[in-house]
Amino acid sequence: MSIAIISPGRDPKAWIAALLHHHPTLDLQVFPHIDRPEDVEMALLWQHPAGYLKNFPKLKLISSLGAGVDHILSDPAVGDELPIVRIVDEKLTWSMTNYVVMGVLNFHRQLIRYQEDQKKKVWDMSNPEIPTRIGVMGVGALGGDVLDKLNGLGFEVVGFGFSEKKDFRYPYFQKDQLDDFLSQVNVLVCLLPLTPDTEGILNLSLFRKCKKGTFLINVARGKHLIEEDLLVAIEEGFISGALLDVFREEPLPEIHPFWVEKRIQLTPHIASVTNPLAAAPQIINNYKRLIASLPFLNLVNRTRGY
Ligand code: OXD
Repeated sequence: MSIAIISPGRDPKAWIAALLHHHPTLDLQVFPHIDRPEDVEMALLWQHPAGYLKNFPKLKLISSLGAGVDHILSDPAVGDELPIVRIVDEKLTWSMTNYVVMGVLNFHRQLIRYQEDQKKKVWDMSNPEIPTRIGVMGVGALGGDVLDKLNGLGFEVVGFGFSEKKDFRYPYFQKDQLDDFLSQVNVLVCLLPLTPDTEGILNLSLFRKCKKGTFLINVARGKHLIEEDLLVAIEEGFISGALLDVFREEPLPEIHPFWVEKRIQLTPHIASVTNPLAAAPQIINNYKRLIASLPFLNLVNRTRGY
């Protein structure tokens, strides 16, 4: 049985090394040099060419090379019957939470304001802390950890999501309670999966329901945000600034207005990068489960889309 790595969006070298490190006899074929497509039963994907999986008549399992699976589900050629698994990794969660905590603390303690003051040699001791209440959209493995750590730092936190959650450990708002959720917070963190329900959710109508001065952190997907609406919401004062790690087009084009908007801080999709050495064991575990016909780890629910 052969495993195909098809990751034009991610350098496969580290993945090959990590998989062989943990399982030296794996039969790996790496895109674009897949000479025996008929042997491929498992495919590891990151931004594969749409329709490409049609080449594998015996494909039985798809694994994302990251936490997200939107890049797989957006390909109509991925058959409904094929199981899809994703990476759930403590290190990935740790990095994501640290990134969000950095964004929240920079807002709360106003690092940018003091950096500007320093440049102008201004000594201003007024209002050193912005009262901060954080709303996290998406309360799965990543969002749940963000809520726990921020709560552990003494912040009030609330969650929002599309699925019903009974007895969630923090106040939780569902889809039809979005307005209530937004009215409670002044930092909004987006960690939603990208699905037809959530695409474009960060739009002007949502921003206009936020408290004036809300700070936005988007670490989910560029397609959650209507980018031009953010600029309008910043001008209107509903959003005071944003920390963005993901964009509709990556790398962010040079002419994009976000590069020069002072109230936007941006990073190049590095909030949490999957570490191949850490993630390889769960891929191999799923490969062994495939051979033994056992249930898979981190199986994606195709109806929910994550
Ligand atoms: C992921 C990502 O989904 O890197 O893992 O965005």
